[in-house]
Amino acid sequence: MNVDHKVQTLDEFTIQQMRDFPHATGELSSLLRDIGLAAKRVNVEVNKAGLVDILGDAGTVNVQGEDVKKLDIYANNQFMGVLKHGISCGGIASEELDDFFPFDDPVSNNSKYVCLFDPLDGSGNIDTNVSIGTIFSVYRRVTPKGAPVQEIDFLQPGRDQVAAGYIVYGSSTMLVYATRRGVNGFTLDPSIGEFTMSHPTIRTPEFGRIYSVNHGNFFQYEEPVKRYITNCQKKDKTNGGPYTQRYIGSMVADVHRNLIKGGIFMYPGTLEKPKGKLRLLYECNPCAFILEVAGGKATDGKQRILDVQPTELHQRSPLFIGSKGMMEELEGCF
Ligand code: AHM
Ligand code: MG
Repeated sequence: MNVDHKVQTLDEFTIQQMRDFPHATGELSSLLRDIGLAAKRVNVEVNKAGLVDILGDAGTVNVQGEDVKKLDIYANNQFMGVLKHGISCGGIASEELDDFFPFDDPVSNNSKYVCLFDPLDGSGNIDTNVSIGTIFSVYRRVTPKGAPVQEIDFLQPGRDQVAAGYIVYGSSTMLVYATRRGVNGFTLDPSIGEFTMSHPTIRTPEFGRIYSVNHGNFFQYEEPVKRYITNCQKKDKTNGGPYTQRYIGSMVADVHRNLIKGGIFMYPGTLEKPKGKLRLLYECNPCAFILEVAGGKATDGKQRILDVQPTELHQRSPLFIGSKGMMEELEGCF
């Protein structure tokens, strides 16, 4: 009897991966399943955001002094909830929480992983029906099991990530996640309510023609960055310049498009904010891990993002990320 079927769901895929490792405990598969479930719940709310009273400021300000939208809080609670009730995660850190949060129950204290996330990236775009996303990052805890996780479990360099991924709530909803073994993309099939494999073994093109940056800040950038942006606009480029500028203002959507089509995304430091806007742990590290596994590069302008030793949970970092060839052109301007 032929029991092969063509389209694999996220759960089937993670279980298949586990079967390839006879000693695997299944904890990572279970964690990814939890994340997939929370993503489906958030997706439902994002899709009906225009219909119900869920839009608008929740009237609070997050730890970085930014307005919090209601959907941010909803997404944060969903991801926290599934991970707390799962069996794989000892605690979380989130862009929306002041401090890390140890789950501190007997199962969680014996779990292998901690998870960090930006529950709703690009949430400034919610009101205008533009793609937004969730970004997540998974590390093995470094403190011994049996006790609540500690801050040191979260302050690990990005190179030690076990898995990282994002969900884009866009014209379709996609979950992309990477382990050291590869990057795979799953599209939510609304007819069965499952993420199904749509982009197996993603490799980012070595060169692209898209550069993504907030041009409004041009005069605030340091000279090498200005030089690179100006080069992107020149016609005599050997790689078919001028390049095309695309900037959605939702990093997940910008990075996702560039991952698939080839390109470079930049959020440089500015005169006012030398470390830029993006958070090392919730935004830069997971995207850097995904891009590197897919064959791209990511730096803060000085060093590889994944080698930065974090010192605080909400630390910010400049970010340059994308196709290897374009990243090398950028590096040539420094
Ligand atoms: P957020 O996590 O508060 O949504 O902020 C991060 C977002 C990124 O998704 C996006 O690339 C960036 O902010 C856009 O910022 P700017 O408007 O300064 O270019
Ligand atoms: Mg964000």
